[in-house]
Amino acid sequence: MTKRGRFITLEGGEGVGKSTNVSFVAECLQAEGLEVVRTREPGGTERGEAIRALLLDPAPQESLNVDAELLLMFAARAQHLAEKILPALERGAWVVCDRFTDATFAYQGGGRGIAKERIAILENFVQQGLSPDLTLLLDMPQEAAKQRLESRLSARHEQRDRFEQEQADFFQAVRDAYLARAADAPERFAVIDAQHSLDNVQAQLRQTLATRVATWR
Ligand code: Z5A
Repeated sequence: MTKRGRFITLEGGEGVGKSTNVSFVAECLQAEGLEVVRTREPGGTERGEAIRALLLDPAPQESLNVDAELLLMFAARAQHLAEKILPALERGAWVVCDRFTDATFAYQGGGRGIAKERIAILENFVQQGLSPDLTLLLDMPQEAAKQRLESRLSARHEQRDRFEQEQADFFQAVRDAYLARAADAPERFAVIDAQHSLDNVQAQLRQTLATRVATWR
């Protein structure tokens, strides 16, 4: 029987370096001879990416209801699990995902103020017990992360998405919610100090992977 693969997520506020390091983590695992599926949320499937576009679009003048936002996150996740994540884990591949349900607790919970008990109902309904084996939380002060993001937006002439238009207190609440979740589940989370150079951050990631992966094989 094929051994189930492992599910690794990268989390953190805007601009902390998730997209940059998702590839790095995938490459570290591939170098160990593992089959790796790299993906992201919201998105990861054709329908999920369509829901992502709806969620991030800054253009509509009408505000998106917070419960509708929450349900769209889980609708995209249900599709992602069924179409991509679960089949990959079942055939023994490892999945590296840029954001997952901890982001919902941080953004819709911490940021928007939805009670975590309500989010947990959807988590149980959609995930039926599945949770990441390891969550790499890239953490740094919100102001410094914002500066990184500003540099990237201006270098690439990108527009701010709907979340990136939020104010500092929103992102502070997101960071606090992430850190609270990490404190509640230290066996699943590794908190990476993301304010250092890319070399330093990747050395921390490599060390964390070496320690955790060794215990699983
Ligand atoms: N969201 C939600 O509300 N609920 C949910 O359940 C889920 C998501 C799943 C889209 O996600 C939005 O969806 C997100 C939360 C919400 N909104 N926000 N904010 P996303 O992952 O696409 O959005 P993001 O956080 O805005 O991603 P990002 O802008 O791509 O940031 P990042 O991936 O963390 O950072 P990066 O692009 O890798 O790095 C930013 C810049 O810094 C870039 O120029 C890098 O080259 C540079 N960088 C990276 N690391 C370093 C170091 N160590 N030193 C110096 N410079 C660095």
